[in-house]
Amino acid sequence: DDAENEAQFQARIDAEEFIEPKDWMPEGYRKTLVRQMSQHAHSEIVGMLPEGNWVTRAPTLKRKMILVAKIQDEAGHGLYIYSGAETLGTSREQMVDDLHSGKAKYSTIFNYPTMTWADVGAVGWLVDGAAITNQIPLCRCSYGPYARAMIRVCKEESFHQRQGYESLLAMVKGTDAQKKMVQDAFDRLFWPSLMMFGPPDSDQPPSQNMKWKIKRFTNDELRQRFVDATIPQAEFLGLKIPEGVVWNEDTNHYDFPELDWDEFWAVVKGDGVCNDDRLNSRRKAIDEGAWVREAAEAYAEKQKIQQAA
Ligand code: FAQ
Repeated sequence: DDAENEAQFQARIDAEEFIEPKDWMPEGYRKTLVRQMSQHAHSEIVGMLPEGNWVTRAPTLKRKMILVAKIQDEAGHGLYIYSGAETLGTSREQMVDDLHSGKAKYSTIFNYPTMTWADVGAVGWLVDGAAITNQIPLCRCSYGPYARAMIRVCKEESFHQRQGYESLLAMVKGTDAQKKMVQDAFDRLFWPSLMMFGPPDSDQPPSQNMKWKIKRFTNDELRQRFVDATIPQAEFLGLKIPEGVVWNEDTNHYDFPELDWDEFWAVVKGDGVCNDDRLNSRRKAIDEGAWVREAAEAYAEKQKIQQAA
């Protein structure tokens, strides 16, 4: 019965075994994973849009090639994670419908605009940096397909993070205008990147996700880890550190001010600067690509009939 199944399931989790698609799992575990994995996949796909905005305006051929490769990697991550989520019994079509109807979420960060070329570097440095901090522990997530997908994804995100940082390093060695542009990108994107880790622990009931080992660390723990890693990198770039971010000798961590959680929830609920624009772009892409999918299906059907004949 269910109580016995649940006890056995938890014992496997506690013994650090992976749960695989055909194994028994509580409905809540399945539901939480579909929610988180689909949200993650949507983030990868919607995350292509702010960067796509700069492909035609990248400053050099080399930068353009790197940017295109990075965006293509994000598409790969999205498809990879959708496939992983499908092993839980929800189709990709359903997940995409839920995104387009506004039922499913994607990371708040992608509802902020990329206004200058420095923003593109800052996305690599800060957004991919935050993503890795969050995703390295997901390589040990209890659900096998998600954990395994994260290994490759993290390797690629790590390259993305470095290329973003390197492009900013080049800019801070440039003209005053370039330096100013980097500072401005940092000032605008630093706080939203901290919001990627989700609401503060104080808002949360003790997490079932932690008990199931979907999450290994709390939102605040990972956020702190990211701040501690990022501030020295910002200093190396010669950037002015935001007010209120100070090293604390006693805790051996950076203190930082409370984030603007009203802004966070407004963006989650769809009221960010770019929410409408992002969703409209995704809907348009799906609508305009319908004929390609239909043609591919018709072709596959024709091949099947020919092979059977
Ligand atoms: N945005 O109870 P918690 C990238 C929601 S980009 C929107 O703490 P949980 C690559 C949350 O879903 C990053 N919604 O929830 C890239 C929940 O909603 P519910 C993609 C948020 O799940 C880089 C509610 O608030 N990575 O990788 C956000 O335990 C550059 C309560 O929150 C992932 O998605 C948010 N920031 O922890 C691409 C990581 N935060 O239950 C292009 C996977 C929270 O009401 C360019 N996800 N919510 O429906 C996770 O690790 C977790 O879901 C957390 C949230 C940590 C985000």
